[in-house]
Order: sequence, then C-alpha cells, then structure tokens
Amino acid sequence: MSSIHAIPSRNVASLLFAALAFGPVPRAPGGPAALRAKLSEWKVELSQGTITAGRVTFTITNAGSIPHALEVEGQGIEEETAVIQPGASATLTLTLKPGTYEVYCPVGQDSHKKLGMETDLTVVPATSTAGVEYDREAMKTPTPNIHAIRVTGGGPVIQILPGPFPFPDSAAPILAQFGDEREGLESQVKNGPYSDNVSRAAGSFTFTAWDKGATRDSVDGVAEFATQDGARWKLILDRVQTKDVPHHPRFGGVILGLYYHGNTTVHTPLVPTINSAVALWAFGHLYKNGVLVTDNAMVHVMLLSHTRRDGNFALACWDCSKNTIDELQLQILPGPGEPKLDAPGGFLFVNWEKSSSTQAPN
Ligand SMILES: [Cu+2]
Repeated sequence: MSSIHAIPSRNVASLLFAALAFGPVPRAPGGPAALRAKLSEWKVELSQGTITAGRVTFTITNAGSIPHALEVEGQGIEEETAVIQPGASATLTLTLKPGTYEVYCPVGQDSHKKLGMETDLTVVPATSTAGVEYDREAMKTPTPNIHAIRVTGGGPVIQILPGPFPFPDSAAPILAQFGDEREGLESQVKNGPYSDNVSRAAGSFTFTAWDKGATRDSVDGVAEFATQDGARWKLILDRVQTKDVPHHPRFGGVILGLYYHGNTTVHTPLVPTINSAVALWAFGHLYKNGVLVTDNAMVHVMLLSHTRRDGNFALACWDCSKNTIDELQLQILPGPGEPKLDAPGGFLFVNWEKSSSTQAPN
C-alpha cells in the first residue's frame, strides 16, 4: 500500500475536499455500499451521485403522494423495484460495474420519467482516484435537446358543454388521491367540462410548440372558432405558464409524448387515459366578436389519443391510450382572478377531431 506521506500536502487537501464534496463514500468492509433514493413528484434524489463499483443496496423512500418505483439501467443492467406506495420504502441490491447508470421511475409507461423523475448515477472503479474526474464530468450541465411540433386542427369541430362525467365509477378511486383538489373535481364529475354534452362548431387552430425545458418552453399559434351561440372567438397564444402544482406537472410547460389523465394519477382523472403527442399550458389573448376579453386567458392544449365516438362525439373509452393520436383539445378559462367567460359553464372547450402534427424546426 502506498504511503499517504508521499503526496504533497496541498494535493491531500484538494483530494480530501473533492472526496468530501462529491466523492464516493467508502463501503463498510464486507457489506454492500448503501445509497438512499427519495422519490417524489417529479424527481429522483440520490444521497450521492457517485459510488464505487461493487455491491450496492439502494434504500428507496416514496416521499410523494402517488405510487412510484425505481429502476436502475445501464452497463447491461435493468432492474426495478415493485411499485412503492406513498410513505413506504423498498430496497434493491445490485452489483454495479464502473460506468454511468440511469436511475428513474418506470411508472406510467415512462411518463413519470418524462416529467423529471430521472437522474444519473456514476460508478467508479473501487481502487482509484479517478472518481474526481468522473465527478467533474457528471457536474456538467447537460445541454437540453430542443424538440418542436407543429399541430393543425382538422375534421369535425365540436364544442364541449357542461355536463356529467361519463365514467364516475372509474374515476372515483383516482380522485381519492387528489387531496385538496378532490372537492373541486368531484363537483366536475356532476357538472363539468369533460362531458358527453357536445354541439357542432366550426373553426381553425394551428400552433407550434417548443419543448426547451420547464422554464424556457415556447408556443406560437392562433385559434379562431364560432360556438353554438353564434359567437366568434379568437385566441392568440402568447406565452407558456411556468407554475408547477401537484398532479399538474410542469403546469406551464410544453410536454411532448406523455401518457396521462384517467388512471395515471397525472393531471385530472376526468379525461380518459390517453397518450399525448403534445400537451401545454399557456396564456393567451382572447377576443369575442372582435372585442378583447382578456390578455390572460388560461389555455390548455393537447393533441391526444382519440377519445370520442364518430357521429355523436360522446366519450368512448375510459382507457383510450391505444387509439390514434388525432384529437386536438383546446380549453380556455379566464385569467387568475378574472370573471367567468361569457360561455356555457364559464369556459370554452373545443375539439378538432381529425388533427395532425409534424416535426417543426428547432
Ligand atoms: Cu413515479
């Protein structure tokens, strides 16, 4: 064994600093190294980002309000825990070789991962100071990939009017997990915007959305439509929202390719379970018959799996996630603190039933 006295003292200090700040924690002789993982909406936090190679026991706690799990993937390994209920813990013991591993929540066909529940774990050789180098690598801020989508509304245009939710029995157990939001949602089960009560409308809606990360997302688009009562509405999308609230991850973000609603516990269960090509929350300028209503209309847009029957446009399925993605939903609510919109139920909810999308330039 080499003597520590051979290393100049300044280097000892910097090595010690590096070890304290980011370095691998030495394992107890014989036993596996210990690593703690904390799961919540929507992140995975590890007690350390770097560990030495060998046997590792992950102790995973679900500190969130919905079920999660943990998967470790990389270097030929792909191992996951069973689903962990809120407040519960689980352990996972693995033998890890040096390299980088992805540590994420596999729940919801990777929708939790897409919402941010992923992190990296770097495993360094057991007998080496190379960990310092690995750590510098791991500390680099990753350059996010920008993805953009252009969506064009098409096919029959319908306005969804207030009414009862058609799948109250299926939604009830999920509603129970929504805490403070439950009461509001339960009133929407009886009379809300996710009903079978529809009427024919007409109009156009085209937009482009950029997924650049939670606070840099962007959107550009215009919707023009005439509702059942003959009113002509125009919405100019202005900016994404950036507020996060429970169950509404990245409320304000642009999210491409998410599996949610229905029984997923992500966002409201009063929309059937769907896959979305794009979902976003934004503020817009809203005009009625050429007169400005508000500069702060709250807008939710989704291009999603088809949920409605041809012909009468009733909601056709509780789990619609396997259906073709061609339904474009536009929901408009008044801005925070503003009076209800002059429309049935105080909201505007318009669908374009045969819509399409293309990849847009970044
Ligand atoms: Cu999860």
